[in-house]
Amino acid sequence: MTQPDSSTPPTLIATTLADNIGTLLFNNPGKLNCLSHSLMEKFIEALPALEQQGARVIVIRAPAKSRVWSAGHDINELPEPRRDPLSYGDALERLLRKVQDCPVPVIAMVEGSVWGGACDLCCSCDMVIADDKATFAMTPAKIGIPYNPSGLMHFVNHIGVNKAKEMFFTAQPTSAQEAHNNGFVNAIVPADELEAYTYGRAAHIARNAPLAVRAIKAQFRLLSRGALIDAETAERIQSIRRRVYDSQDYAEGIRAFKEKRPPHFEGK
Ligand code: YXS
Repeated sequence: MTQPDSSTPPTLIATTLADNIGTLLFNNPGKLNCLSHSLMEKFIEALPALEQQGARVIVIRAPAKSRVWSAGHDINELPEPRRDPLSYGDALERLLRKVQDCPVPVIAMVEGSVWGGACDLCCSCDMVIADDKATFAMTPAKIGIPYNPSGLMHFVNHIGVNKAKEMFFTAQPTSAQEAHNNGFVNAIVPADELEAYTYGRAAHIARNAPLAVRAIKAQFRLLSRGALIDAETAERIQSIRRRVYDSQDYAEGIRAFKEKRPPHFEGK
């Protein structure tokens, strides 16, 4: 990961792309990588740009050895009282949907403590891989914020209603081990192995058939809404799947398996 040079003001979000793996780095450690409007707008631009540049999987991370992965929404930028702090059009909600709707899998690589909206960001990712000292705290109740229905459902869907209630009601940090036990985190690894493990998982994803991976993510997204699937959504899912099983990659994947050789997927 190349760090921006000190002469120019640091970009709040730095991105790199190598071997079809995108990396999106929070680059504001002085402000504990808190989700300020300017950082969130840069994030909202950078994520789709990485996917359009050819990323088949994207890792979201903070600088190595961060004590705080992200301190959550910039509290100084929360709207004045009596206005909904987390309405559909607010930057945090647009950022979370950008991650959920990203056509390729997004992995949160977490070291340090994670707070508030940054926990919801982890929930919106497709996988969370953390070091054994990471913690996760949902603090709206501590700040007097009612949170919002879609955000609450992210946690209910991930860790179940009782553990979600405990996180929100206590507003206390959840340990990495507890987060792994309740399904919030896919894996915990020692800090010095975190990067190798995360990028190893990312490489497995990047080597698989991109159209199939995209179609599977799109189905997870549509099905994760939990509501009954109406006819049009069912047809939309079928059309997403048909594009894959009509593709050359689908034929290549099966042919390679029969010929006992690694598949070479071209995304078409
Ligand atoms: O006093 P200075 O100017 O140095 O600034 C301090 C903190 O005010 C600032 N800071 C923040 N500024 C804006 N928004 C934040 N979220 C935020 N967090 C911290 O950073 C400077 C260093 O903070 P300090 O002295 O407290 O550092 P520390 O090492 O003692 O403690 C680090 C934290 C992260 C444990 C502590 O700063 C903290 O608890 N921060 C608030 C975490 C939090 O509750 N985040 C949720 C934000 S609200 C949100 O995400 C959603 C809207 S919701 O609440 O609904 O989930």
